[in-house]
Amino acid sequence: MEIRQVDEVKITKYILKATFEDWMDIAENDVVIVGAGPSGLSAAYYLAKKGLKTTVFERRLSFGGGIGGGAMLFHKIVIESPADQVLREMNIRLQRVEEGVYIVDSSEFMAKLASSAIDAGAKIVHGVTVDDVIFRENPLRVTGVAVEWTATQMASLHVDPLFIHAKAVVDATGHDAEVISVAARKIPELGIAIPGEKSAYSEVAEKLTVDNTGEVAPGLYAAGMAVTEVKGLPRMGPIFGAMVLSGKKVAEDIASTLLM
Ligand code: 48F
Repeated sequence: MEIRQVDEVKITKYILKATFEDWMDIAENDVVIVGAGPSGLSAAYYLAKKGLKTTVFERRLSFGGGIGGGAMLFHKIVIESPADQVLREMNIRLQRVEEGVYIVDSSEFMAKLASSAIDAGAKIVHGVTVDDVIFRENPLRVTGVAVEWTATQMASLHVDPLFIHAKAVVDATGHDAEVISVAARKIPELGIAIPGEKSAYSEVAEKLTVDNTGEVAPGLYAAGMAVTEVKGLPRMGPIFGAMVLSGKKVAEDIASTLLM
């Protein structure tokens, strides 16, 4: 077998050129999603399918957020209808346990959510933490995010971030609602109050989370568990229907505004 020979400098130059071309491109977006968990990836899938330029920044070097840990590290999670339709669309296999309730393998769920979002046209960048937003006055609006390497943050280095523009920013960072929290603290004019998540009450939490998904301030949206934090709703544990439906709903809300 002939293996093509590539020298080290060429490897370096090919990587740098392609990376910088990408960063030049993703400096401006229709939508930036923060977090590649179930809600962020579902949102990315539906936004990209609608033709919106969508970039996901994920702090870690993996996909799926809380999916990977399953339930107390058991590798199965629960999905209920109508979220099963979303999973069927992505060819994720479901094991029916009762009418409208299914068990899903967490590794398959993570992998296919991510590949569906990428195949639909979303760009996902790993190892990048969003630590602030950009805003404008008159009219008051969130217009993008500040990004930093996760590794830089972990090393506690004093390094200024880069700024990325977006017509809409989605906080899909999970339980801490990190992006909305920083916006609430640093831009009080936005008038965001964060009551914090309540203890578990799964039966009502799923519907409440989806119903309350959407814009929390001009240009700034909440999806997934960030919604429970920002709206003071109960948590639900390892049942994930609301996460994908919340991602789908935030995509529909944003598309209805941006594609008017
Ligand atoms: O936590 P996560 O899975 O959020 P989600 O989409 O889903 C929640 C469920 O997994 C589970 C649950 C369901 O019942 O309770 O917890 O709401 O994914 C959030 C992702 O965001 C990344 C984090 O690493 C994770 O992959 N993340 C968090 N903060 C930042 C971030 C940040 N500031 N910048 C970039 N990525």
